[in-house]
Amino acid sequence: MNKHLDIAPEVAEALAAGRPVVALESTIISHGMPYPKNVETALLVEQTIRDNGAVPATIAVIGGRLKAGLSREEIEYLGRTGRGVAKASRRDLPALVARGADGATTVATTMIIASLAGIRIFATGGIGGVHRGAEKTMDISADLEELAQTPVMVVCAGAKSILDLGLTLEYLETKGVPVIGYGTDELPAFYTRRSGFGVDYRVDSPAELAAMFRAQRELDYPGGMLVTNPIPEEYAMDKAVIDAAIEQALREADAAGIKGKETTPFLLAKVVELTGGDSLESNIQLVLNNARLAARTAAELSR
Ligand code: PSU
Ligand code: MN
Repeated sequence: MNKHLDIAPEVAEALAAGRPVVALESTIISHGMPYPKNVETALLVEQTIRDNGAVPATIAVIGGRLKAGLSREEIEYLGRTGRGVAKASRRDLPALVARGADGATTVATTMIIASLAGIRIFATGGIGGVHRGAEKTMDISADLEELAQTPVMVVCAGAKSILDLGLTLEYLETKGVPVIGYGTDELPAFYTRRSGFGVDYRVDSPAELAAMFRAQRELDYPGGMLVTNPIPEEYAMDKAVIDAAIEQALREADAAGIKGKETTPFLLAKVVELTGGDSLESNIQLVLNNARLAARTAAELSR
């Protein structure tokens, strides 16, 4: 085991016995949602994983230790501290470990730590991707490179159209990352079920997802797999409402000169602010939906 890694006892027991485990990220807690909804949601997501037959392992860096599985107190701390906790992507781990610091893990970093712990499936809301205007800014999330090199299945609700979804798919194709639609031929756009862009493969059951992931492992190449699971119809947002909010958030980010790692958290917070609580409720529901699918798929993988 990696000397910087701490696996919570319940998670370690489940892994040793070959029982299903699902990883969860912590940037969504500290940077993705406001307190106290973030903490309530994180705990509810863990409960949903349990209700569907798997053990949750929320991942973060605490005091320089890579944690797979957090206590209630640690989740409460990350949620209450919010943006005061460093957002930790791949490039940040060496500094946090060397300095004994705390970090909220993005999709990329959660994949790294999950993989070190031997966890194969990870559920979240949305992934980072190629930002609009990336042909000038080169702002492309490290999440995409991680999907290309770390063997974890990421279950998400697609990506928000704060990103350029077409370029994000092109990037994933170049990097050899399979993009699967769960019960759909179309890439979901987080708040809405459709984006107009096709996925590589449609899959209709957790067993079929597990079979594809197993085949990827047996082919012995390094990367992961992206499963995109559309938000349940009853929680989907009106496309015109969400598009208007995203356009305004992008204009405000541009006017304020927001760059680098601040871009995604800024845009996410703005969209929530502009749409009142509606987008937050949709966000919570789609994460729960992804947690259910990831837990059932983890159960299939453990068979
Ligand atoms: N997209 C969302 N919600 C999120 C994030 C992205 O809809 O919470 C977070 C995730 O942790 C993701 C990170 O890994 O933002 C990507 O940040 P960046 O674009 O700076 O790589
Ligand atoms: Mn970026």
